[in-house]
Amino acid sequence: MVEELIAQLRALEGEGREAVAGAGAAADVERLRVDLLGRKGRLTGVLRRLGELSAEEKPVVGAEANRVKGELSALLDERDAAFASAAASGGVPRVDLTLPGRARWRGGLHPVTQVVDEICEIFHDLGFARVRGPEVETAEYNFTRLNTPLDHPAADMHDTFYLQDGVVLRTHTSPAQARVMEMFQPPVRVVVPGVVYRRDPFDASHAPAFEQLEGLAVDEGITFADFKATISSFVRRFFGPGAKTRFRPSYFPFTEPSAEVDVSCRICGGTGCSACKGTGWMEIMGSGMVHPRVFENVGYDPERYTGFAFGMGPGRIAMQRYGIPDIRLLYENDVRFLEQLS
Ligand code: 2U9
Repeated sequence: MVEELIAQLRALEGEGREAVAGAGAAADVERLRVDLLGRKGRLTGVLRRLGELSAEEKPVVGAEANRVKGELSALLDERDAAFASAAASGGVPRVDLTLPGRARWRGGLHPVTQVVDEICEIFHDLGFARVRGPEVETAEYNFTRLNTPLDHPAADMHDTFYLQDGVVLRTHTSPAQARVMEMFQPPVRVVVPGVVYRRDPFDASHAPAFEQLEGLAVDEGITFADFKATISSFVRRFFGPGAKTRFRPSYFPFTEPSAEVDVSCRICGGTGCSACKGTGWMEIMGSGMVHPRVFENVGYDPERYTGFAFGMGPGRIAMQRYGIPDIRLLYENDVRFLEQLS
């Protein structure tokens, strides 16, 4: 008898579960509640037979009946709540399974970092190691060792932030190359990317802190021809096989002779347009053969060693490449702008 009633209760539980899961509307849930748990319902039908049991058997079946009642009533409540919340949102299910998935937001490298990495990779293939130096420098390394005494007219362009007497935020990465030369004997081939600081306004074409990338090669017998070949090869790889290179005489205190390097305009191909101000050329870097006095200052014999050096602004190159009209866009970190370039 006990077994028979317990089996009936379990069958009722199984059928009830299925029926509740299949309910298509709130009214079905209500009907099932009456049918399963109501005064004249199926559970009550089983409970009525408790009277036929002995005093020891009654609590066994009673406990099972309570468990099944609790289980079914929780399921009915849950279904009820689901229909009530669908009704609250206008009968429309709150999850629209037809919507396209939401793409995960992915970070990307800043365009200036991308340009720096690309340039370093090309020079890596040409045998240059990538090194970094301190951003807080002594005036001695930033100026004097690079043949730029502070009363030199060229020092005016490099006015910077003094942290304390004789200690500055570097105005170029060149002091790092001076430190490399003091640590290693030639042959030396390095590229040095990093942030530099100048007392400049923050306007469309200037920033008081910006990324620079310089390079240095020193060995016995390095000539201006090695320098031109290295730079021309870099330009063809970075700007494309059709890019032409032009060297224009210039002046820097740490190189002699010095040259500005231009590349044929990537927009018009050299015929002249608004991007190159009608010249057909875009200036990309300063450069030259390292001044013998710089070699003396770092303890290299200028009679034995020669070398070339160059410097560029990856921010400016990113502006030319992506047609960015204002340098501030690169340093404001507005993701709506940056995500267009990554
Ligand atoms: C040592 C000796 C020589 C590095 C050089 C330039 C020319 C140059 C500027 C271009 C735009 C920097 O980003 S920018 O403002 N750089 O024009 N830099 S030669 O010459 C060196 C460096 C280190 C020991």
